[in-house]
Order: sequence, then C-alpha cells, then structure tokens
Amino acid sequence: MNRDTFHRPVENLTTPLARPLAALCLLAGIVTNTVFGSELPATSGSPLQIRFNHPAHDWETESLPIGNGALGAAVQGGISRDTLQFNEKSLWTGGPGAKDNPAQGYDFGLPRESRATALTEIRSELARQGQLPPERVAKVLGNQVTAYGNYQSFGDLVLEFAHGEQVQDYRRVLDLDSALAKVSYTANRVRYTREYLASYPDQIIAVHLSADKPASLNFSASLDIPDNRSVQRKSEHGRITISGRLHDNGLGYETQLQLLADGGRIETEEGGKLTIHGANSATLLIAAGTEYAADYPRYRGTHPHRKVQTRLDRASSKVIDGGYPALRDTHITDYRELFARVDFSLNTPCRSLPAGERSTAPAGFACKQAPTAPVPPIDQWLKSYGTGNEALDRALEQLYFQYGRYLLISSSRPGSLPANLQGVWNNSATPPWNADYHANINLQMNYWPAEVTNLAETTAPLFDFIDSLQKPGAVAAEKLLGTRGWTLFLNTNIWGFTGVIEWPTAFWQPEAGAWLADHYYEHYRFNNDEDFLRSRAYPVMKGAALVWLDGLVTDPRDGKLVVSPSYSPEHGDFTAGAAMSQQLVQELLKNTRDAASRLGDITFVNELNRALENLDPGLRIGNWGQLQEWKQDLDDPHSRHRHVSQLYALFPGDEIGEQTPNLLNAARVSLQARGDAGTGWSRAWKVALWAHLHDGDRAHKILAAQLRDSTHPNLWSTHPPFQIDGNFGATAAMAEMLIQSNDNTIQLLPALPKAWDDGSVTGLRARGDVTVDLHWRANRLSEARFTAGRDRTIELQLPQNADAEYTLRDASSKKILALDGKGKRRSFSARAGRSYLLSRQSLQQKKAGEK
Ligand code: FUC
Repeated sequence: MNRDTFHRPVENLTTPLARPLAALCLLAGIVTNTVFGSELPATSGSPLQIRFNHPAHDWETESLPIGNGALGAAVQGGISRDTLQFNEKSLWTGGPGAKDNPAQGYDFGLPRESRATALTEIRSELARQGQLPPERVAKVLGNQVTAYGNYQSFGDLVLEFAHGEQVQDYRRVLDLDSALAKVSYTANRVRYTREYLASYPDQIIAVHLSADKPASLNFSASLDIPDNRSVQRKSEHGRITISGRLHDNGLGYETQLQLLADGGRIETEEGGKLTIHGANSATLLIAAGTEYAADYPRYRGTHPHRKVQTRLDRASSKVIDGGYPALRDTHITDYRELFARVDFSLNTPCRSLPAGERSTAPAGFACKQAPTAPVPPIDQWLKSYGTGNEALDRALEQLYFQYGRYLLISSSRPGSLPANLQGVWNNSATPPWNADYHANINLQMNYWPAEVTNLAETTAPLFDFIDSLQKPGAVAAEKLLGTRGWTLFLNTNIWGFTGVIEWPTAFWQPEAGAWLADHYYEHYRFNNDEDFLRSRAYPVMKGAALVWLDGLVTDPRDGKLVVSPSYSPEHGDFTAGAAMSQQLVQELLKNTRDAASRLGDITFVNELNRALENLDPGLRIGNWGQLQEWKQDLDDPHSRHRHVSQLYALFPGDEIGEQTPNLLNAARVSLQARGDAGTGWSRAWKVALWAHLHDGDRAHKILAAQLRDSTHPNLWSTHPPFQIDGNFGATAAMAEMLIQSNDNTIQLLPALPKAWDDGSVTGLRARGDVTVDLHWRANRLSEARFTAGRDRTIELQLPQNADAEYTLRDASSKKILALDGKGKRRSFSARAGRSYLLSRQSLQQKKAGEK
C-alpha cells in the first residue's frame, strides 16, 4: 500500500503545486445548498425536482441521470456503498476489428455483391401479386448481421463509507433548474451531502462530498471496470488511471479519476482504491474517452490518453484555484443558458394576475395554487397522478415536459454522438436493441423537441452523425438499391452500419435517409440560417433525393412513381407505394426543390419537378373513411399496431392539415381506430397527432396514460424496457399542444386541454425564426409575445375559442400597431430583434374603444 498524506493533484497540473492548498480547502468548504429545496424559487412555481427518499433499488427504474452529451452517469445514491455507473458515448463493441465473426469481418450490413437482380425479382413479384409476406422479402434482400456491436457501460465509480446503513432524513434529488443531483442524509448526527454533476464546458463528471461537521468524511473511492476489456491500472497522488482495449474490437479507452480533498489523509492502495480519513470535504473528478473517430471505414482516431489527462488536469486546477463552486458555477451557467430559455407553468397562481384583475376561471378551476416545495417523492407522486390532486398533476406534467428538455441537453451536446435509444445512459453489455440508433421513428423522435423547445444547438450531434453516414450510405444505396445518393435502412450503430438486417418485419426502411435529411431542412425552417442550408443541409438532402430520382419505379397499376418494395414500419405485408414511403419521399423531394431553388440549382429543381409531377403522394381515403396505410385498401379497423406510419403526413410531416379537411378527417378516423394505448414512444406520437387534430383533451388523456403506464418512477419512458424516445416525444407533443407552425402560420394554443385551464409558456420557437411566449387564463389566450429573429411578416392563427378582440403593441414602446386579417387568421410585420405583444381586450376595454 502506498500511503500519502496528501490532498493535491498529480504533477502535470498547469497550476504551481506550491499554491496554498488552504485556499482549496476553504472554498470547497463553503459549498451551500442554495439550489435545492425552497431556498431557490423555482422558475415554474413548483420546484423542478425529482426526489426519492431512498437509494435506487434498481438501475433502470430509479437511477437519476446526469450527462453532458458525451458522458452520462446514473446516480444510485447507496448509503454505505454508492455506485455511480457511467458512460461515454463512443464505447461500443462491434465494427471494424470485431471478433464477432472474424472470417467474414465487419461488412456495414452490406452484401458483397450488388442486390440489383434480387431487387428486380421482388419488384416483379410485387407487381404480379400485389403483396408479399415479410419473410419472403427478407429471405431475398435481408442480410445476416455480423459484428454490429453494443453500446457499453464504461464502468462504476464505487464509494464506500464507514458510517454503515443506519441514517436519517435520506434524500436523493435531481434538480432540473441546475442539472445537479444530490444525496444527503444524517448519520451519527452528521449531515452528509454528495453532489453530482456532468459538466459540458469541463467535459468531466464530478462528485463533491461534504459534511456539516469538520473532519467527518471517511470513505474510499475506486473504479470498477467491466471484464470485457483489458485493464491497466495506475494509481498515484490521488489519481487512478485505467486504460486498455475492448476484447471484442480492440477499441482503446481510458478513464481517469482524481480525488481532491480538503483536510484529512489519503491512502492510495495498489489495486487502485483511494481511501480518505477525516476530510472536511472532497471532490472526485472523472474524465473518460475512447479512440473512436467518426471516420469511415476505420473509425479509429488517436488514443484518448492526452485528451482525458488534459481535461482532468484542467478541471483539477479549477477546483484547486476556485474550489468546487468554480466548477459547479461554470456548469450551471452553461446548462442554464439552454435550459432556462423555456418556462412552462400550469395552474398559474392568482398572485401572478395583473393588479386589480380577477381570475376569469370558472368556479372549481379558479386560482389553483401551484405546489411549492416540498413536493412528494417522485414514486409516490407518480402513483398519485390522476387520483384527484389536480395541482400536483399539473406540476408533474410541467416537470415531465422539462425533464425531456433536461434529458436532451444531457445526452446531446456538440462534439459527440447523438442521443441513442437510451440517450447516453446504459449499464449493460447487451442493452435492448443494442442501445443503437433506430431510424424508423426512434432517432427522429429523439430530436422532435429540439427546435420547438428552443434547444436547436442539441441537433449538432445528429447532423454530424448523419454527415458521417454519407460515405457508407452511398455504398448502401449503390449495392442495395442500385442508385446514386446515400441512405440507410432500419438501424445504425456508430460504425457506419447502413445496410440491412434480417428481421422480416423491420429490416427494410430505405426511406430512413429521406426522413433524416428532412431534419436538416426543419432546422433551416426554424432558424433560417442560409449558411447552414447551403453548406450542411443541401448536400445531404440532395444526396438523399438522388436515391429516389433513381430508385422510384413506375406502378403498372396507374403509371405513378412509387417506392417498391415498400414496407409500412413493422406492420403488414410488403407492397409497392405504402403511404409512409410515399409521404417521406414526397416531403424530401419538395423540401429539396425549395432548397435548390433558394440556392439557384435550377437544373436540379427541374429534375425534382419532373419526379414530383408523377409521384404518388401516399394520401388516400379508404372504404371505412380511414387514411390508407397502403396503396391498396388493406387497413384492418381492428388493428391496434403501435406504429401509425400513414399519419406521418399529419405529424411530423405537414401535408395534412386544415387545408386538407377530408384527409384530416380520414386521419382522425385512422387514429381513432388504432386506439389510445401503445408503448412509450407510440403514446407520445399519438399525443402529438391528436394535438395536430386540435383535440387537446384527447391528447391530454393519452399523455396522462403515458405518465401512468409507460413511465418509470425516475420518469424515464418505458417501451418497456427503458427507451428514451418516449420522453422526447412527449415533451415535443406537449409543445405541439401549445404552438404549431408547420405551414408557416403560427397557431396559438391549437390543442389546449381543459385540464390546462390557466398557464403560461415562454420561449417556444416557431418556424421562421420567431420566439413565442403565451399566457392563457380560463382556457383562453390572454396574451402572446413574439420576438422576431429577422424582418418578416408573422402569420397567426388564433385559438379556436378566441372570442374577443386582440390588440397588437410594440412590446417596448407599447404603441398600438396594425394587425391585419380577420377572424382567426391575423398577420403583422415584424422587425428583427423586436418584440410584439398581442393582448386580448377585456370587455371594458372593448366597450371603451367602441364609444
Ligand atoms: C422500432 C419499434 C420498436 C422499438 C425499436 C427500438 O423498431 O417498432 O417498438 O421501439 O424501434
């Protein structure tokens, strides 16, 4: 055993080691708890906190997640033994070099030879027979998967405490306002506190331990690394360094743990355990990385040693110089810059009404006070949801909405991979669906809340990832479809898997590339960034469009251009021209045409126009009034399948809306028939679809069922098992209940449920670079504020129940401005950087105006 009476970092810190350590000790000691409990008035009236009064009994259902995009950790909060399981997004088995099937090697899911002949064979069979069982098509076009790999856990930070299990007033809290998790309890009359964070600016995970009596901290810290990799350990001067390679694919990894203490004595054991005796407080810092690089075909970059070391050195210096609060403040400032953009508040307390005004809410709904701290522990809160306490129910919905935003910020920041099926959190070597990227709804749904809830920056990892699929995706398009351009099929990993698997009812989704390319255009539509359109969006969209300019076939039934073979996700038989295939291709070709004409690529506009003229749009009404899922009228009114793919055109697409009343009605018939049940993500999609059918009560009913039946106590969405898309989908869907802007008209409160009688939301984003705040009372819009990012005409659609006159004012001068239009449709011209207030006139104001 190597003993050290030390509390300092390793040699290569940039700060002089001579710096008085007393400074660190003092600063670390003054950590306060002001971001917890009632000391900080939470922005939404009720505190945005998830609290358990016990340690996690189970990783999946009770962990509290923290993350910075690349790194994630699951806070369990054990009393005498705490396990902080952590992840780094690029630690995957599989891919190049994987031992899974050495004879064959990694093939990206692609056959050696072109499948052109097989494709023609299937197309002819479909033309002859109309339908084919999925097993038949998979036999011909499927591919046995090799070396696909799995997202891995990086390891566990294990903390062991000498005080035993008997403690009082245990709390484990995740605070969404500050992105801090905290565990606290009293043992032997000492209040112990552990605070956990994952900092984006410092690229580390930190745990800060403190006690309210000096010299009371006694614990050990070690790293447990799964046994599917080689492990070299080094431990000196309070730092543990572990590096090695995954047995499966040789991927190099490294993690370092630094212990910094205020007071006490550290012992460093040879096996790598750090033990501290009698400290006042201590900070543990973790950095981790791999040699993964998103470069086709090798996917290897430099060894992560330097990167990991530098990050840990810098963070350690920060703590030594400014104390743990310096690290924490940088983290909170960075996080809040994104998170605090949107405030969502239901049950607006009466005190927020302007002076002298009385609530107009009907009796029984009037002035429900939002609960203030402390709210119940989350497991009890969730159980009590829907059993009568409306104020708590609304507060839980607020929390759930903001949790989706929290999870997106925590699992998708620039510089790393996008949020996978579990965001960034996984504790298994073989997680469900490999914790990969499924592209027949899941990856897309992860990013539904990004623009509308004002987190556009979180899309950067998605676009970097799709950019990195261009090369392998081009090989996939060529080999599997015989076309130019790029695409992928059902699923992908971090190793450029763009080919096919063999699962008959899921393997064939060649429109996945089209769908993902549309996300680039959505980003442009929200932010109107012409540079992004030119340099990032257009090349990807054009490549995705080329697949269909080459790959559409003429349907002998009516001479229209269709996708063949085509498969409506995970439902029914193979056919030609299923609704979703056609809708996705049409949307892509139209968006690409718009982009091409903006950018002056007229030759391509003409090419796209020729295809669009003859394209089957995938929008048909069938014999029971439904929106057909297939070109043939095959829909079973009794099917309750979780995918509702034919409704893509209603949401997230926008071909169906008020401008197409018959199709809108048919969409309603189809959705009604499918029922309200579903898995986590499926329910979330239905909430958004009912929001687009302008039925807020139905949307709310399904949202409530999602909370009751598809949500774990830690508020992670469950398929089951845990799958994060349901969280993201629900947050997006709640935003769609409040604002929609698909057809460039901003619809205000299009699907406000009765249960959300009083409330406000600030900071939502509408297409056309507009930020919108809304206030409503007694289910009626009372005020809206629009802040324009650029000069433009803002087109509005007032809520369906708007019965009063609305006045428009310049928000700073309060000057009344012209509001054009009549009835529900209004418009006004806005200047970049200015805000405008639309206010409902009270009856008195109206009468005064008429005199
Ligand atoms: C799609 C869904 C499944 C599951 C999987 C990860 O294929 O149909 O239900 O969510 O993705």
